[in-house]
Amino acid sequence: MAVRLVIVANRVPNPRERAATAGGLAVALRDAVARRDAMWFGWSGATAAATAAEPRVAQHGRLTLATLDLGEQDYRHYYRGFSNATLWPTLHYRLGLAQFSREDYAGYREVNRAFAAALAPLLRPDDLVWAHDFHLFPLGAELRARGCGQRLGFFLHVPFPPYDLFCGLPRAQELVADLAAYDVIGVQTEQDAANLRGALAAIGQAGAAARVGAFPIGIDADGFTRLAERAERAPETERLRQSLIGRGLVIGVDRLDYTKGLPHRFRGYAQLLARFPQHRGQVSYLQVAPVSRGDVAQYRSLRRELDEWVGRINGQHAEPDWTPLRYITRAVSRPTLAGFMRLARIGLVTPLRDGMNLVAKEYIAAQDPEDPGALVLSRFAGAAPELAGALLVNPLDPDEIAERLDEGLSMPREERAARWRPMAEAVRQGTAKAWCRAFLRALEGTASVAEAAAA
Ligand code: ADQ
Repeated sequence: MAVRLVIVANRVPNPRERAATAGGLAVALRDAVARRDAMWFGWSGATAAATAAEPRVAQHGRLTLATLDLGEQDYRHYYRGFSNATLWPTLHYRLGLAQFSREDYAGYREVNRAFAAALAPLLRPDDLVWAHDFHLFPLGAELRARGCGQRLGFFLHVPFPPYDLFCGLPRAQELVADLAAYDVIGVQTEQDAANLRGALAAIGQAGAAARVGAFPIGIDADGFTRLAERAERAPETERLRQSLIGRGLVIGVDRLDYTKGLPHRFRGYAQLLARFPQHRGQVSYLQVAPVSRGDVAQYRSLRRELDEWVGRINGQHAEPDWTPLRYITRAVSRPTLAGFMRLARIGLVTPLRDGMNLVAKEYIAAQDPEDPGALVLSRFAGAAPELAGALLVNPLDPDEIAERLDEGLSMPREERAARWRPMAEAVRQGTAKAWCRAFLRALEGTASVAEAAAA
């Protein structure tokens, strides 16, 4: 029988969430968790006066959920502070946006200590432990300090920048050194892997550098295709189709985050309307961007900036019977999004930096093979090396966005299909399941990190 898998992540999924509507990590790890005994450990999502010393444990079939409430102070320093306002911008190459405070950093280390202290007694000797993302750089080292000898893996979902840039962050070396406690250190792309190896080598951890591998994450491609096919005739999709009265649809789907390049994207669309008048009145751009991290100042100012852009673009270009830019900041269900993506002639995905970007892969999976749309994609998304048929852009250049949009909107069906087919194949091959299995082969030690990553 397979040994137990212990997943540690900032958030633990809600077991009541239906498979068809769940997103993110829960979907990516579904296969790994379904095939063996597993435990998922992390923050409950609730806050209390102080961080709990002991987790709440609940059993759901073969899956154990162990969750901790975070103290108010810890939530502020660890989550809102160091994770979201310091590490997030730094890892996305935006050092200028990073706010550093020693209190936040201490809170971050404290919560990693508290996680390790609560988790260590629950571990069995042969468990495989897999920690996820930038919230948990020090977790492995904290577990080792408590005598845990289990195989420990870490996967970073976001980019890792060149060491010189990362070093702009106070205490950067300590954070890199923490990673050396893990047996397998996974990142999304070869570029991230090269950057992280450089960082580890620079602090004298050449051994750990050899345990870094690129494991590009994927989606449940067939599942998403089925969702999109079913949604094609759903009332929501039908209403959107009718409202377009034959106009081409451009779709963007992102969390409202400054890494996603939304202001530049809006400028790019404005440039399309200004420079390519043949598309005026012929195209509608729908941007779905639910508010996230609304308690961090930069996210509030981004929201105001986008509100202004929407007003400016529609004010300048709209006709009584045509709204060029439709903008929704509420969450939209996955089935509905899948139907919208299938309807769209262009998927517009222009993050300034992104670990992978699953929306780009979902857009490809959602297309009708007989009449697929075109993908306009940032060259700085981790998905770009895998999606060679996309129209690549530098997301900082609104003119280039406009030019690629024009190209996509004018592209004949045969060329769209020829570009789409190899991308669909790549998305079907590189699924979430394949990603999980590759990482676990390395974590189990049945393959070296280099062999498992290359497979
Ligand atoms: P995210 O930054 O959240 O993830 P992304 O990979 O694009 O970015 O999206 C995650 C999921 O959220 C997708 O399945 C998407 O459909 C869904 N989603 C996005 N906007 C939505 C909306 N408006 N309504 C409903 N659902 C929406 C982080 C990293 C990425 C990395 C992933 C996985 O930042 O680079 O690809 O983890 O490793």
